[in-house]
Amino acid sequence: MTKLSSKQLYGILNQWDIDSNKVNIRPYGSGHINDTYLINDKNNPNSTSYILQRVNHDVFTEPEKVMRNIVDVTTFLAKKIGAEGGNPRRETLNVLPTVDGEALNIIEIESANDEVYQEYWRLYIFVEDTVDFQQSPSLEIFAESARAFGRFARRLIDYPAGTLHETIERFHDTPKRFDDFLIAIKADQVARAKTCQPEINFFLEREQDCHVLQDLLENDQLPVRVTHNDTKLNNVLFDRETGKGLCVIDLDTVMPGLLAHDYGDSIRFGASTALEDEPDLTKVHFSLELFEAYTVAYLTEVGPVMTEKELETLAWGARLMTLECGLRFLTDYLAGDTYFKIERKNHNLDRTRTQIKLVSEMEVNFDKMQEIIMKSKN
Ligand code: ADP
Ligand code: GN1
Ligand code: MG
Repeated sequence: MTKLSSKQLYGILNQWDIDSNKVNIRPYGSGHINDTYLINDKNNPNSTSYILQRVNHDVFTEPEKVMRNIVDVTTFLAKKIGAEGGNPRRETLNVLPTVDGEALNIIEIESANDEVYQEYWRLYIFVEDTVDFQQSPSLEIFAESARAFGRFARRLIDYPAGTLHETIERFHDTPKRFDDFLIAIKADQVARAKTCQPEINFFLEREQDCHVLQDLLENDQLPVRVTHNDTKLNNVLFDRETGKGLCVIDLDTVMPGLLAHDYGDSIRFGASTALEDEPDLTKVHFSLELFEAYTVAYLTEVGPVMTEKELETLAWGARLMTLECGLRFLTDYLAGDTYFKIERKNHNLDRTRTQIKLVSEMEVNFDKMQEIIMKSKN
């Protein structure tokens, strides 16, 4: 997507009746997919700030469906949070409709070669006085994120999953991700396969693993739940003062799915001792301590509603979400970095390598992971 001029960017705000002369807009956050901006009042620090986002239309081909899901789910969550005595303005995302009452501001842009295309913008209330983390700073913070994601799952347990749109088809269908990987190797679009043969082999050797959860799902052995599907630590906002997990954000991929995927993606990202893109692999380890802290806290929230089979598959969730994410990073590296935002050469390859390291250590510790899960249930 092209970068908008400052004039175009400020112009977008007219659709929300925000006086563009009175605010500052600056890029914000570190997501890999959408473009995020923070909107502040220039003169009044006490007035409401906003998060303005351009939805990545290449990734989310039907942004209206994304917003339908988000509006419906956040409205549902807000009611539950209110009934529990919480503050819905801080504990869930709040979509601000445009002056026409729409959840999306769709604008037409003329590209350099005179083609017209559409961009999809949305506005959320900025949740003030929060912090977020790119890596687990402590056992307690990681456990707090588990409580936040656990509450999210629990509050949505009676939401009819079948009414949600599938915003990205077969998003966590790991065998499908494996097939996409094979296609990328074959195409070798930018002649990079020769630069990552050991990494390619790592995934080729694990094709069978990719099927474990998908087979159970297809054989109706696991319940389909309302899931978030992108449960990274940095998709939770923490209260700056109390350190409590406050608000689950980044709801684009809320869809029907497996709890093992949500649990697993959190472990993938947060039970690592390093950043997701750490180039120095000696710093990257799968921490059983972090794993246990998350598991105990998550199961306190969600354990009571889980089936025995769901519980038994959690450890696979962690292993497979890490394997799948590594596969996706390597597929994107092979395709020429078209999906995930990159900030440096070989960024996707660095990300792939951290995931490989984590999968390897999870494989070694798999029995211990299972034990911790079973022990934490009670
Ligand atoms: P992406 O899909 O690109 O990851 P996110 O929706 O996660 O985008 O937003 C990117 C970052 O913006 C988050 O990590 C968080 O720091 C910040 N952010 C997003 N929404 C809000 C909000 N409503 N209030 C405060 N910060 C937010
Ligand atoms: C992307 O948008 P963001 O940065 O929260 C990706 C996730 C990956 C993650 C890896 C829609 O998440 O699936 O796990 O990067 N989101 C999408 O960091 O593909
Ligand atoms: Mg995010």
